[in-house]
Amino acid sequence: MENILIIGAAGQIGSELTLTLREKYGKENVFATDIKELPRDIRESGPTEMLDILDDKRLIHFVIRHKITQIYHLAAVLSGNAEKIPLQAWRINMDSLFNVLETARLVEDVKRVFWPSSIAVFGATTPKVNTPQMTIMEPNTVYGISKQAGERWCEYYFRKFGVDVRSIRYPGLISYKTEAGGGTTDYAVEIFYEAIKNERYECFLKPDTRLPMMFMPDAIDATISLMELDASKMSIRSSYNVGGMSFTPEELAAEIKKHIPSFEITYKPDFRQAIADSWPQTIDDSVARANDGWTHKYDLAKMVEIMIQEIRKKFKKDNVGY
Ligand code: NAD
Ligand code: AKB
Repeated sequence: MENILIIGAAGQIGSELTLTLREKYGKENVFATDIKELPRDIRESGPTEMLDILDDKRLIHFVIRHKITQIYHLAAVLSGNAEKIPLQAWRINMDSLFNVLETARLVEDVKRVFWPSSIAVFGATTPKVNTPQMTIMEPNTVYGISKQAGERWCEYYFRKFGVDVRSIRYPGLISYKTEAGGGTTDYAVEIFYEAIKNERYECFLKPDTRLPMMFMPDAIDATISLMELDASKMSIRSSYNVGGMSFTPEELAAEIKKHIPSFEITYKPDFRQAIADSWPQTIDDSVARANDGWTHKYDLAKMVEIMIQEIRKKFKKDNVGY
């Protein structure tokens, strides 16, 4: 039997991953924690607790008390927000990872850890098209540096102490349940809310900024497939490249226009443009695909159709008539 701890369960990924894991492993066995209030469906469907991941003593007590066997560590400061509070972001991203890795090293019950990396590990000197699993990595954002250092530490804890920590370099994730948490790819979520509410959106990236993206169901599927993989099949102990689709704001807007013909997009690039310019445009994820047979299911057209449909439903439920 697995007892699973999710740290950062109120966030964009956690708020969906928690529900999928509860369906799979049983509602009572998946503990959702965060420092902010958890969404109602998570509070009502299983155990929840306020837990600050920077409190290492509380973390270890929690893990021992609940006989935790798997930890999903999702708390972080994302790329855009991290540039505003560089040292604080570095401390949060790194100290939280050390607290989890140390807990997994010290508590025998903990068998597996998931910690997400990002396409932010790559930098301006990385080949941008079909970015390989192993290549030049010179990130120049606080977030990217913390993710690259995190990857090195994950691999170190595996080789030195046998901590079975697994990781994916997520591209920008698109979802309708919870708003995105302060990253550079957030435009690809915000755009839907503005398109449906106001039929216009001012984008903080230039029209031709191509970035790798993925629809949340594919990300959750990739994550759980990786966590269920037999340890002997793991060929990468830093973090796996995974990709789904890749598009520019202009291409996304054109696809939205097929559903909302009056939609207009304008562009006002801000500091996040430089971050986006340093990231890959497309990702070579052949290593991950060969490893566990995982494959993505959603392309741009399908993702846009579902996003519009689901956000409209959400507005209707909240009695906001768009
Ligand atoms: P998010 O910002 O939406 O959620 C993070 C959650 O962590 C928030 O609910 C926040 O309250 C919580 N948190 C922050 N500090 C905490 C603390 N001290 N203790 C406990 N919880 C705390 O982020 P997300 O988009 O869900 O991302 C989750 C992970 O995936 C992060 O590591 C992020 O870097 C990574 N990632 C996300 C994306 C994406 O597009 N969403 C892409 C690549 C990588
Ligand atoms: C961000 O934009 O910071 C995240 C990421 C790609 O890591 N969405």
